[in-house]
Amino acid sequence: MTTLVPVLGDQLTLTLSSLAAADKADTVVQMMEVADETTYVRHHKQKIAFILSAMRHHAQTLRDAGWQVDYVRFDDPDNSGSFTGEVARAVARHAPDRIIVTEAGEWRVRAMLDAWETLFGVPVDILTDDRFIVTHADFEAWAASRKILTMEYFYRAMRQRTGVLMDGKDPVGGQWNFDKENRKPANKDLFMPQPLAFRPDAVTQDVLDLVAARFADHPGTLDGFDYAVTAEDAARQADTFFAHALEKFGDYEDAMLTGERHLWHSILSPYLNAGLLDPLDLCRRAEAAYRAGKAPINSVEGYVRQILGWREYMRGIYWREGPDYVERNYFGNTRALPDWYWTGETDMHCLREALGQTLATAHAHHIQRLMVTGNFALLIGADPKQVHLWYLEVYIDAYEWVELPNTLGMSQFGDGGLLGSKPYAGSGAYINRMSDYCAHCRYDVTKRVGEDACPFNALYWDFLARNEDKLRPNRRMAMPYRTWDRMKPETRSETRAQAAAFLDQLDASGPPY
Ligand code: FAD
Ligand code: DLZ
Ligand code: SF4
Repeated sequence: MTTLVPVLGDQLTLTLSSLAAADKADTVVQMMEVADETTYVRHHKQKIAFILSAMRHHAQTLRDAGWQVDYVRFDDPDNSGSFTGEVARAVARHAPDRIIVTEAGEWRVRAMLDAWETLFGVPVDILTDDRFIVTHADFEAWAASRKILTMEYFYRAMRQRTGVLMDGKDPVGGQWNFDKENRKPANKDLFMPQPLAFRPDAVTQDVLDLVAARFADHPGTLDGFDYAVTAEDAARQADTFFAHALEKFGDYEDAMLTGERHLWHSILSPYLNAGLLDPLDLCRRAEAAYRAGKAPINSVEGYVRQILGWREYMRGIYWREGPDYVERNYFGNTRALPDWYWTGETDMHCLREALGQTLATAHAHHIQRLMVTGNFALLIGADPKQVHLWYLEVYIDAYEWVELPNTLGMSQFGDGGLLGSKPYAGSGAYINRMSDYCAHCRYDVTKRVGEDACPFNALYWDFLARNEDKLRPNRRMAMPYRTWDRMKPETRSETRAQAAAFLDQLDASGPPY
């Protein structure tokens, strides 16, 4: 009896359900670096380096734990370049009696796994991924009981279900949500916490050389690659976050500062999504910090909400909405993203900061993704599918199950409001309130028209005017439309002319690549 357990690049967890169901004595664990996965979008170079290095380290961890691992490297001359091709070769090598695999993270790969039993003539057990707190069936049951799929109610159900931040039946601190206490702008602070920097070891250096040679045309740089690539180092970064940053996480969750890439964020998403850290464990650690008096409730609740709430909710939406979700385009937007999304070369300082940091590190924090790059794409009417592909490409933590609902749903309103009651559209005033960006910008955030007017301003009003039929009926949009209605007709038309001139100029710079 031989069992084959394929372990995919985002399944780097020792307690993975497929491993838990197998017996070390008669199992071959299969890991494979394949071209299809490295190129289904042009992933940022650091994203490929992180995943391949983490995979190689994890293979060693599995061997140390007593597993037999069959590892196919990217440059193996016989490498077929796909999961299915490599499993076929492994079936020929090991003649397994069965295959056990933990379910895939996205529709594209699920279709592959579903085909294996017929293709290989071997029974294939596809097991639930219990690293997530909610199964597909659980989410379905929750959704079936609601008229509107509001995240807040899902989150409360998750708190009740896990007991995290609960005092019996009541939420700790007497309320479910402390968001009103968050959203503060930040000032430069010499003592701002910094994430740990991990010097590449020999394994990572090999991978960096491979990526430099084979993926030179992918976005971003490898310079300064310092991500953790093992569960141990990821845990050290988590320790650092809990010790130094959690305390102010809530206060400054939505703040942005020039030259400050991390602020009080955890920078743990790459590790969580690849399986090097456990989400519920992080929530319990945050709760323990609160109960020990080391972090205030607004920070701890805010942090737990992101993981227990948003992260699980986004996954639930992704699987519930099906493989066609990616095609939704509520506003019918078609504009190409400007080519400088791939270079960062723009004179809009907020975008230059967010894009520059993204290309340098494959990471940007939430409000940069939502209210700078995402907001701009929404205001110019960019094709939401292309915007989705850009996010999937450039972020180290991007896998379709979490990236797509965040981008197409939350940020681009492509689903017409399934997971957000109004679009996250904002003028320069929002960016100015939450950052110091505008003080460093060649544009004047207070101006709507003129050569030095902040482009976000005219674009914001133009977005409202352009999409009036779809957005005016939305009660949450009543206030901005009232303001728009109060403007003089000539003010409205000069604003729209300013936006049109900007968009013409943008289009003239040509499509990306
Ligand atoms: P922190 O700010 O420290 O937050 C703590 C944790 O909460 C994160 O590590 C993450 O696991 C979770 N989290 C926070 N917000 C979200 C959210 N909206 N959805 C899911 N989990 C969340 N996150 C990804 O993990 N992968 C993506 O591909 C991704 N794409 C995004 C695209 C857009 C347009 C937007 C607006 C957000 C996206 N996010 C994505 C959510 C969020 O930006 C990142 O999770 C966060 O910036 C990761 O950095 P961090 O670990 O320092 O997070
Ligand atoms: C993202 C990624 C990349 C770049 N390369 C690989 C790889 O070579 N081998 C692998 O097993 N996984 C890789 N991944 C992650 C997969 O794309 C991810 O595991 C699937 O999306 C699972 O749904
Ligand atoms: Fe961005 Fe406008 Fe502020 Fe410049 S002025 S940083 S373009 S919001």
